[in-house]
Amino acid sequence: MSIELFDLTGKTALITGSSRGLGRAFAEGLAAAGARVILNGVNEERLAVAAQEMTEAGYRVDVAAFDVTDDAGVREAFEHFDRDGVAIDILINNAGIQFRKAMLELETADWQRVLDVNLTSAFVVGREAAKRMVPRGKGKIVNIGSLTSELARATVAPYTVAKGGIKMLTKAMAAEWGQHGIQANAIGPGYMLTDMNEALTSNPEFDGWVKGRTPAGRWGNPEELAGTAIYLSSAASDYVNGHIVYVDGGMISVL
Ligand code: GCO
Repeated sequence: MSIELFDLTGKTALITGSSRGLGRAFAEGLAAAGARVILNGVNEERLAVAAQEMTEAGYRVDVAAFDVTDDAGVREAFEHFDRDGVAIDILINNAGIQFRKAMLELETADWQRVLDVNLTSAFVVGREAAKRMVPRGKGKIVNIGSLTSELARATVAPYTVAKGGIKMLTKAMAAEWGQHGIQANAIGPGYMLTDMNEALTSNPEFDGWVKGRTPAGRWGNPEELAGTAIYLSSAASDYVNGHIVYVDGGMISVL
């Protein structure tokens, strides 16, 4: 009985920001667990390449190119799903950008852009997905937080604030949508080997700090997030709501 709890066969998952990085890793993980995945991004060429690669790997993949910060575009995308009879069972709110600059030099527009992509988009896409999940009496929403959902690091204030907001938005979703059979949880990745972190992994001082500060003594690989994503997207977590699960090699648990 236990392994079936994690089976996503027959489920459709939309993963925002999934042509590369953590989003691609989430898509591969859910597809490997049996889900049909819909990749999202704004770069149609990059989406097509990712979809082709995953299709060649034997996965069921579609693409939906829309800007998660464009409220009208998100609504149109879901109306398109409706017309095509596509029911989104699982939403992974992964889209996010990083912008590293001290607050004293930070422009308001840069602050706002990070919050729009990393936080508001999770509300907008989550709202449109939940509107369709509520009548079905079930749904899974997995928001992607960060270690910065709990702890601040200098020069990444807007990212930190957005990811802190992701933690509390997840709880707000649980508060309002739990009664409708929807489970909303979050994943807090640690320092992962991604393009977004290339400036950090290539910095010997920062690289050494991560390895010394993390009990596992290393950076994480995006594939190491798949198990938690499958768990929070599957029947195995039907009585789990409003939580953030840190996949960080132990970093957030130690001084
Ligand atoms: C940074 C990094 C972090 C990590 C991750 C940690 O500049 O500190 O980009 O934000 O990406 O979010 O959990």
